[in-house]
Amino acid sequence: MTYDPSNIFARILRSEIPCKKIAEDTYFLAFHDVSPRAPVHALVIPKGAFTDAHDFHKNATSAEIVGFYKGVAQVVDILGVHNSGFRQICNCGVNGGQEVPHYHMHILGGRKLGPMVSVVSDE
Ligand code: DGP
Repeated sequence: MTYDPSNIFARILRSEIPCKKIAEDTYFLAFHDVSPRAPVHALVIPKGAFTDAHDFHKNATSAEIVGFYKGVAQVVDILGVHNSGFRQICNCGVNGGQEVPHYHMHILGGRKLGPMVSVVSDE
């Protein structure tokens, strides 16, 4: 998939659209999800142009990867969900249910989150 620079998170990175910022540095920006699915629902995105988790893991530099994941840990600390527990989710592609084509990590917590995935029968 080719990176689309008009996607909503690219526009947030360029400050064309506002967000409720949690933290930011050279490698990442973290902000609250506009449609929270739990009492705590944050998104962490890399500053670079990566379409999804696979693109990021294959093509980002080591510094970008370390910077991003250290940022995820920083955000978990800021949100205060480490002791109570939380879930990190990266939806990837069509079957993964990804809506925004800029790599992002969801951090959810603040309540028990239930099963990892819903069970859907094909029959
Ligand atoms: P995903 O399905 O994994 O691509 O999740 C995309 C998430 O992005 C979804 O939970 C809603 C959130 N989102 C979409 N547009 C905006 C926006 O303009 N601002 C913020 N803060 N979140 C958004």
